[in-house]
Amino acid sequence: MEKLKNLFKAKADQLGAEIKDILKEHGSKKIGEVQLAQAYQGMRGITGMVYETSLLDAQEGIRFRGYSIPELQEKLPKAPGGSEPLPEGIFYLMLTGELPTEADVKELSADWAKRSAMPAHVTRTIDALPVETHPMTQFVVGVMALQTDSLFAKKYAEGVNKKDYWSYAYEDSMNLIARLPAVAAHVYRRKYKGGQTIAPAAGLDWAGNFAHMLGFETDKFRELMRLYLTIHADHEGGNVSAHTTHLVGSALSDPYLAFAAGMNGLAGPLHGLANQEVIKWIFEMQKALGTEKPTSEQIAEYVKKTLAEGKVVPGYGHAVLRKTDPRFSAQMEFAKKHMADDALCNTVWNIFETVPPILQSLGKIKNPWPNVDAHSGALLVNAGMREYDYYTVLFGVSRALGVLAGLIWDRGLSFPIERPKSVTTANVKAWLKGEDSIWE
Ligand code: HAX
Repeated sequence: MEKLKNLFKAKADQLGAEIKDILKEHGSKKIGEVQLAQAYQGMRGITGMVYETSLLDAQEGIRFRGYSIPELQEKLPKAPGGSEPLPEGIFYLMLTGELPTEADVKELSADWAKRSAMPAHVTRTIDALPVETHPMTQFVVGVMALQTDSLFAKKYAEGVNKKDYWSYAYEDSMNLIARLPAVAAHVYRRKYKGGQTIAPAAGLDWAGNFAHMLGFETDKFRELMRLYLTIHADHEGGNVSAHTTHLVGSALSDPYLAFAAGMNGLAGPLHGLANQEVIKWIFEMQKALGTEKPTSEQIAEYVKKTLAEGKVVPGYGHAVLRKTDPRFSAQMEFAKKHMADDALCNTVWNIFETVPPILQSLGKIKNPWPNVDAHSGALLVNAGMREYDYYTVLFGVSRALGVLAGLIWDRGLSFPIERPKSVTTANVKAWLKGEDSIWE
């Protein structure tokens, strides 16, 4: 798809020239102050990187190139007869800053389909793992096995001009995105369906084909995948999976290596793995209470028990957001449209009513509201996928769209290797006594 590649290059050249001018005139301006607590507490609120594809506002939620999720649901092209946005569209938007036409999205679907054939050793590598291995580990091993095809690594070894890095990062990223559904579907079919894999179908969009290879043929599941893979795609640059991909890529590790690193971060329970933790927690609550439909009072008691045991309530809280995640709201809307009477979805909504005041009453939690992971599992269970330890792989397939678009931009703008400064507590103590000026 040369048109998209050329469009990206034109945009990157233009922005690159603008950044050069900005830095020439304003490069020494301060954009914030770092407090001691921020250095110790996860660098929260420190503006320390540039990431073009999306921006998170604490009150409003995520915007992709300026568009909110409801706006994207309205403006991005849909599959014939469908009403959810196609993930191809959000990738196009994140990469170029322009809304795609129906034809642009169709062309991108066809391009990814053309690039989607996997080398045979990829599935053999996954199959060498014990079948009970966590799906995220199998997925990352599959991504690492795909790395043998990296054009970026090959060209770097041949000694290519650094002005051309972006082009190989683009090709690798496009190939990787094209092949991820087959890798992910292989993991699913291997782990839960006795290894009976399903070949891709011609003519389907990226998400529709993924649903097909997973083994789900209903319109509901396909539409769910389109929404799911769109809304999980990006959440600005500082979250663990995006930041890790960016950081590792800054060493000129190729897109396969950088994305695999990001996925290892997504596999943490405070980040992407929270989606499996939510549904596991609800199933355990239902079992402990002996009912599929716990009352608000029962939920409140169970939440208090969870907190008393020193655990987090999964799906609630956020490092940046300070209100209900619009990705939660989009999923709730989908559930109200397609599965309004579903017992599990109703329990999720009951939890939504019950949990925030309890978390708020603790006084220490900065955001008591649900995040994206609080709802996704209930939708998947209703649509037929109950194997919740697989859910983070779905998140990973989607997140590829954002972090790889981000990585293409990193190379397009020739960002350097990332290397923030760290200090020791001994430095800090000496600095507080006025004996060390390391921070000044
Ligand atoms: N349940 C119980 N306690 C919680 C909590 C929750 N849902 N959310 C925050 N807290 C606690 C923190 O553990 C922390 O406790 P300590 O001071 O005792 O260490 C305190 O409240 C202050 O935390 P915070 O400043 O409000 O939140 P952080 O920025 O440190 O953490 C997290 C943000 C998302 C990691 C946190 O809210 C959490 O653990 N939530 C549950 C797990 C979850 O849903 N993760 C997914 C987040 C979205 C995402 O990345 N998806 O991929």
